[in-house]
Amino acid sequence: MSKREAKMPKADTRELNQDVVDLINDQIVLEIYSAHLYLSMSAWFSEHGLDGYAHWYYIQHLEELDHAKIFYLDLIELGAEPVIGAIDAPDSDFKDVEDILVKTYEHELYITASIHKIYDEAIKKGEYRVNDTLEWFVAEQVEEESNTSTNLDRFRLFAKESPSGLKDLDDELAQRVLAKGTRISTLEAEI
Ligand code: OFO
Repeated sequence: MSKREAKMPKADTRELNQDVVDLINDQIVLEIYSAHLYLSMSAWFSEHGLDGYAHWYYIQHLEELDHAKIFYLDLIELGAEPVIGAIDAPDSDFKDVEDILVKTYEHELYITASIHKIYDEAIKKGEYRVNDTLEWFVAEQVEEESNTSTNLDRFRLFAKESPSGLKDLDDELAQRVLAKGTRISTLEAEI
């Protein structure tokens, strides 16, 4: 070993804090549940002739599966074991469009609180190796809350009392594309 190598810091080989791992495993289940919830909502929209909303929710369900995979791959990369728990059946009995949009926004607020809880725990336990991932999720939740509250506001403003406004919004939401260059594609490329 050269002098220079001898001075280099050793790789952090400690096991990841188990309380943090448990919370991340719970979050993987929540992200898969979110995917199923949004797929169920997509089915409702398809059934009610709103193909643009159905498409938007279908893309959202794909994004949620990506979120689950980001946490899953992070645990693998850090030498911890992902354990996939039971996934509850999502709601499928929705009243109307507004009901779905409200439930979506509320669900994202719930997910944000859950991400913040993991972040708090990681800091409390001095577990900094998950910081990058958690910071990405904190920022992602700002976007998720903003998108879902905008969908609700725009529906109430332009579509709630107007079939033609609803048609316009539906056409607009049909244009959504799955974001490219997300964190998941980077992680997959590394494995
Ligand atoms: Fe995974 O962000 Fe929505 O739920």
